Amino acid sequence: MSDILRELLCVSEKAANIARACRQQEALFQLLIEEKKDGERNKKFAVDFKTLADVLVQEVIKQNMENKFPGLGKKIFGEESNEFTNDLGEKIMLRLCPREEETAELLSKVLNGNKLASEALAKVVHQDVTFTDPTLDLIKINIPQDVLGIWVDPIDSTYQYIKGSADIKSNRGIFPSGLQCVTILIGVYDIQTGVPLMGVINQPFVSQDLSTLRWKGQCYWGLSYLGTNIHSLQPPISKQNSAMQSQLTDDTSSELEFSHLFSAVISTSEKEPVRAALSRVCGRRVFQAAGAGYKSLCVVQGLVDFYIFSEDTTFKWDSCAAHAILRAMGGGMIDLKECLERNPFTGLDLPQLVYHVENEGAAGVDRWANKGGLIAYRSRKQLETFLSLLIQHLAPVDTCT
Ligand code: 2IP
Ligand code: CA
Repeated sequence: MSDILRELLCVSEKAANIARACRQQEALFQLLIEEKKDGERNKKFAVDFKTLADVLVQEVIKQNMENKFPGLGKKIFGEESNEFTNDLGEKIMLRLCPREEETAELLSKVLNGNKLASEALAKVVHQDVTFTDPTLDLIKINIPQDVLGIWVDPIDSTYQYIKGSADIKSNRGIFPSGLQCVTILIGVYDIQTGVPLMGVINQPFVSQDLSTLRWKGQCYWGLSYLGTNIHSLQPPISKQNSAMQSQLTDDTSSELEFSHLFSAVISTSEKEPVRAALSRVCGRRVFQAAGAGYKSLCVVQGLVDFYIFSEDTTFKWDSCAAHAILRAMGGGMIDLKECLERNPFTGLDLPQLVYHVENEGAAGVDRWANKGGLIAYRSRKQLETFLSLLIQHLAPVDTCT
């Protein structure tokens, strides 16, 4: 197995430990709680703690990878910058130091002298982690490091991370909100072609032990490189969905008959015309959930067939990890707008999202937006039927304004 993937899994686990520590350790949790006060910025500390947690996770991923694979650190991209200015006007570059005490010292400058919090954070940052998965050892593959770029989303669904309800009930396994919607996303792509090659989705909060209140997480990965496709969910998906799949291949006589077998997850901010079309295609099997990473994970897990989003507010770091895993499963992630504009049945290749080029004429984070929206899917056959139904039901509206 790719040594890089193995290391990414380890650092994602360390990142998940940091995310859990910030929720579970009193000294740190208090800082997150401060964020809840509406309309009032946290004046006590130089940075909002949410940003610090985000940046810290990103730096841990970057520096751990750089230590193991020199040169790779500078090819890891994300939304956050690691430069802070504290209340004294000092500019501080947040980085991991060789020793725990040094990291604590640096963190305490950003946290305006909060020793307890700085020490707690430094401790978890310097803790060793291991990650094992027998499937990882099945294949030996070496991907040359110089063709790789990496997108990182240190904490996706930050709003849920802070608001963080622990007791949200799932609907058919899908959490509409809550800590389960938080994910750490690491996607590796080919810098020449933009194709996603390896992906890691770490879900730090999956289940909570009610006596210790400790959370357990789960990690998903996939690799798709030169004809090798391997992922952590083998053998795939739920029985329910394989049953649906076989109906799909056996009976093509009446599309509408089985169309309600399709299911989709959407954003709470999805537009009405898309919602209306989807409810015609999927009936009541349209679910809302927070977090772009979490919604893609629902497709990976087989909880739904599609994640569909018509707006331009997801970014390369939101989609790359899941896209790589879905590719390893035989699926993908495509540009919704392009799909609707060009009929998918003309034999053209599907407009897969790519990760190496900026959007022309865009500025700031929008350079890396998935500007035509997206559809994430596991099966191309299902996708084609779904799209033809969706197009029939979508009134001729511009879905992406
Ligand atoms: C967000 C987060 C949001 C998502 C948005 C992402 O990332 O995943 O939940 O919106 O697209 O950019 P929605 O939940 O409506 O899909 P972050 O939390 O990292 O800003
Ligand atoms: Ca995100």
